[in-house]
Amino acid sequence: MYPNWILQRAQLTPHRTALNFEGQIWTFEKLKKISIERAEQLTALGIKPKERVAIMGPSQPRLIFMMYACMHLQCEMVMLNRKLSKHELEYQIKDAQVEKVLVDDEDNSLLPDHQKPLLFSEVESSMRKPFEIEKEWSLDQTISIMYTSGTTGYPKGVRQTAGNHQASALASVLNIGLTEEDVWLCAVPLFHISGFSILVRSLLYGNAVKLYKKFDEEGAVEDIANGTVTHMSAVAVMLQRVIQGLEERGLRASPKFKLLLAGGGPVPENYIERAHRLKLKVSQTYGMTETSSQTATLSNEDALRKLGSAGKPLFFNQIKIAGALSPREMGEILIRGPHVTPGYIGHFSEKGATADGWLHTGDIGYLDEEGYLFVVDRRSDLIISGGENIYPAEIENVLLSHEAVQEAGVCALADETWGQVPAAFIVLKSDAEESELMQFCTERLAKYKVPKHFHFVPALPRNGSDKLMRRKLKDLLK
Ligand code: S0N
Ligand code: AMP
Ligand code: MG
Ligand code: MG
Ligand code: MG
Repeated sequence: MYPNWILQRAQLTPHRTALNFEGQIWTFEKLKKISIERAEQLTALGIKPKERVAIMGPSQPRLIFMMYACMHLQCEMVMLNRKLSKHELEYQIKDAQVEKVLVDDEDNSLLPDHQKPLLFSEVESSMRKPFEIEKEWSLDQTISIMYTSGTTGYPKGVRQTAGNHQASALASVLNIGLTEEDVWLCAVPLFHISGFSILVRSLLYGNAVKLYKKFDEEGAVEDIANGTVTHMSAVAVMLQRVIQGLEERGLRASPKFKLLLAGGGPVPENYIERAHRLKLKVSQTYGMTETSSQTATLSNEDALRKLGSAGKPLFFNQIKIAGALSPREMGEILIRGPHVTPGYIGHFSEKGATADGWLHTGDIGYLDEEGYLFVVDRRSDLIISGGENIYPAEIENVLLSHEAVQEAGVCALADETWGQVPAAFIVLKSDAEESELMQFCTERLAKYKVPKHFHFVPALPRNGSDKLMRRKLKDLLK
């Protein structure tokens, strides 16, 4: 058993800044008080300890208060991605069998129409009922659940336990280090582990978080140039905008700025080189939902010497390449460590994450002679657009449900802005316009999943056993 992170942090450094949002400051003591009040209000509204709830809202303090309230109750929080369509949210809410959906009033209209959620404003204005605060947490208690797309097109809810988060935050700080002045800029979504892990680190380390409701490149550029923040997590497209912003304004990163953690997908090597010219320290990292964020991270001093590498495994973690007998042999990346999820919930709950004690990531890579990881290829056909994952099957399933579609295949096309975007190849059985299919997808899928290109073709590439060969789809464009 470990002490409740929120209580212990407030006890250790009550007066330190925990959160900065639009110029307003909250100390750890204040966060504790407000989150306990919210937990009492949730209790008055019928939420019981250890129940499973879903949470959705934009990144702002009231979302953090609600999350911390749930943590006091040790409720399992299903973090809903607010970019998803109503259909997709419906699936996750059902699959997770949550007792309640807690939603920021601002996002209520994004939920499936029949949902009867608890609005944040209802909680905030509710009377309070005392409850037994969970003063000690067990390491195997699930804190958060995040859905990640599965190869079949059905998303899987990944359990992230207190032990997973704790191990991840510890491993990170053993690599990156810590001082009292550290301020982590958070402009990645809190519903992704890229964002939520910043909150966990803040509670464990006692450092401040500067939170943005939306990623705002000008704000980030100023923070980095002025040294008002010391750390930032970003996906490649955000890094690109920060670099461009610094370049255009003739600015350099402040010497106080220590590290931009770049992950969620491959980071083009030329971004790292440009960043170095701007004195912007960047470390590429390899992490995923199933590992509660980073597994390997490249130290900044190696950034150019090991250009393109995602670094070495962090302390406590191990990486091995399936079947590889010597360095540079490529194979599936396998991960072991205390940060690896115990498994999934809902439809996939029977399927543990690890069959043989190792997490089979589906990603392909190799380790060089010095043990540095290079990620070469993505898990089966996974498309990553601006740090958001898309499995072709999700889109194909939707397209196939359209009456005019005979066959559908989806693959990634390289894109200047987003890294990759999905493109659809379609065999029609009756007439349909591109605009109609696009509209059909828009109603059923998050916007970033709607194919940017539709190609009508006479047949799709298939192998001898009739299996769609997605990697050959691109050849149809030649
Ligand atoms: C890049 C972001 C910020 C772009 O969003 P932006 O600019 O705010 O867009 P909007 O104004 O909302 O919309 C404008 C138009 O752009 C479309 N759009 C938005 N996002 C995308 C997208 N990703 N792909 C394609 N199109 C997109 C909108 O639909 C809109 O279109 P129109 O104009 O037609 O209406 C935003 O996408 C973002 O926040 N991305 C990051 C998401 C993220 O954090 N992913 C990481 C997930 N993975 C993990 O968490 C594991 C790895 C990890 O933990 C990690 C990752 C990074 C760094 C550190 C770590 C770590 O290990 O700690
Ligand atoms: P998620 O489902 O959002 O947790 O996505 C994790 C996936 O992003 C990994 O399985 C990889 O496919 C990909 N990814 C993360 N970091 C990197 C990286 N540094 N290089 C290449 N791919 C990455
Ligand atoms: Mg939508
Ligand atoms: Mg994902
Ligand atoms: Mg924008």
